[in-house]
Amino acid sequence: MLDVFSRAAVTADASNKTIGGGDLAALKEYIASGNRRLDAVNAIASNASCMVSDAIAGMICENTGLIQAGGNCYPNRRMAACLRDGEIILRYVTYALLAGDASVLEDRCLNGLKETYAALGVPTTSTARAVGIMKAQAAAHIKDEPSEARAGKKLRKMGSTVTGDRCASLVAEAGSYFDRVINALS
Ligand SMILES: CCC1=C(C)/C(=C/C2=NC(=C\c3[nH]c(/C=C4\NC(=O)[C@H](C)[C@H]4CC)c(C)c3CCC(=O)O)/C(CCC(=O)O)=C2C)NC1=O
Repeated sequence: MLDVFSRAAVTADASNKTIGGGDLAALKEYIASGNRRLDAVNAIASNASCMVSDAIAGMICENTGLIQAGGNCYPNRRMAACLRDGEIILRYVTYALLAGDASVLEDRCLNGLKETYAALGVPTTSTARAVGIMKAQAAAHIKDEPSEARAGKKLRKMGSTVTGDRCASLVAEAGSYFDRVINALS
């Protein structure tokens, strides 16, 4: 498991180089935007249970066969396993966002997941859909712009001082981790 700092050292070492100016500039940016990054992690982590239940519910609304006999969210034991998997995936995305590096997500969550799902008959397109919904929710929460239309009474704002487009790089980075999950399953 690596973070931006250990990644810089490992990458430089692999080519017998010292850590250069460009690498240091990237690390400096990571440090300078540290509070924003922590806010982004907090925005996801604090809304995680709502995000997961909403994403799984959305996935099922679009494909109700999942909760009928023969569907992979039937019976309740499988529904619970699915919700738990949504939580696991979201948790590892927050770790990657904190570290600024995807290795924790790749090594501890995605490694072998496609094969496990194939063995258990868990439909990966449905999982990818739930992950895609969580990606959209995460973007809204990092920007602190959850939509009234979608959140309804559950609308919750973090009160972040840096919002909207000023969070674009963190939104994009978080999005890239969700994309890794989707790519690992397809
Ligand atoms: C730390 C990392 C980690 C991951 C990622 C993980 C995933 C994981 N999900 C599993 C099962 C499962 N995963 C699902 C998930 C779903 N079914 C659907 O229809 C949906 C599309 C989807 C939810 C989005 C289900 C239903 C099972 C149980 C399948 C079964 O037992 O038949 C299993 C098999 C063992 C078990 O049931 O607990 C593993 C290992 N476990 C871990 O320790």
